[in-house]
Amino acid sequence: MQTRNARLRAALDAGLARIMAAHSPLSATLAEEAGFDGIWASGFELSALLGLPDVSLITMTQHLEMLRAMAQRMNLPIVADIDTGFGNAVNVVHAVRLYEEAGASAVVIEDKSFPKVTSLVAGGRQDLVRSEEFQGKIAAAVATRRDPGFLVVARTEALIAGLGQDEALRRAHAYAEAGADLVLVHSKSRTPEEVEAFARAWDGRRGLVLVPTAYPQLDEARIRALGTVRMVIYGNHAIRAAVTAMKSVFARIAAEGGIAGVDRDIVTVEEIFRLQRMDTVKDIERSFLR
Ligand code: SPV
Ligand code: MG
Repeated sequence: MQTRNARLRAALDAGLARIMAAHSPLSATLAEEAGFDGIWASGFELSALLGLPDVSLITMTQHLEMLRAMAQRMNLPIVADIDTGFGNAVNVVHAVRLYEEAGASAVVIEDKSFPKVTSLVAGGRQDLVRSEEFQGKIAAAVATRRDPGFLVVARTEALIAGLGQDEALRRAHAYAEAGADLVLVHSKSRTPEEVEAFARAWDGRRGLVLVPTAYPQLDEARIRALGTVRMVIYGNHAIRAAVTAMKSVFARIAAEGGIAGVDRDIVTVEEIFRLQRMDTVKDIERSFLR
């Protein structure tokens, strides 16, 4: 079987890797069954799962533990959202060692200062580190990885910080020069034109990564038409789907005074048994319980 790193590389080479957010082994398994090419181990999703804002509150250990649990449960490559890299280049070296060992196939490091504020919130404080400092963090990640197939993705938040396209392009070029395999450009514009303009102005020396949460009109056909985008990350759709479903079912049970009404609209307990691999317990019992 192909390694996860090779699987991710194959998906990129095929044109556009489609990466779905997950916050648990269960959501990662559902993304795998739905046919995605990889998992986005999202800091936003894990923060939300823990009832916390995505402002550098969850620890590297918490995130690593979840990533490890996902890697143990399913076979897709995992793109790890390591935020700012937990500090400076020293912290990045430590983080890359641990994430590669935990089973990640890529890390995405963003050029914000630690502690960061989530990107899409209105009026969020968006402070960036100097471009040279971030180049050092990217170079540190590249120098640390053991497998050259483990990808280092540089994420620029220049558009999120309102610094404009020239600065975003300048930073993206600097990060590519520092050795990034791919460049993620994030935007909170409500329409795709800002990142489309960036992609058209980009020289293509590295593939781009987009996270079209704020501009959902940018579908895969339109992304492919840009030519330079190699990866699309559906950044928070696992947690939003879960919240949508729980809100609706909980409200119905509360309003209807019982569970009979929702019973046919939610998955069966047997489906949860399947996702838990309850069948393997039966096999083990048959073989070994004496
Ligand atoms: C995440 O999913 O944690 C991300 C994407 O980094 S965003 O929340 O849009 O910044
Ligand atoms: Mg994040």
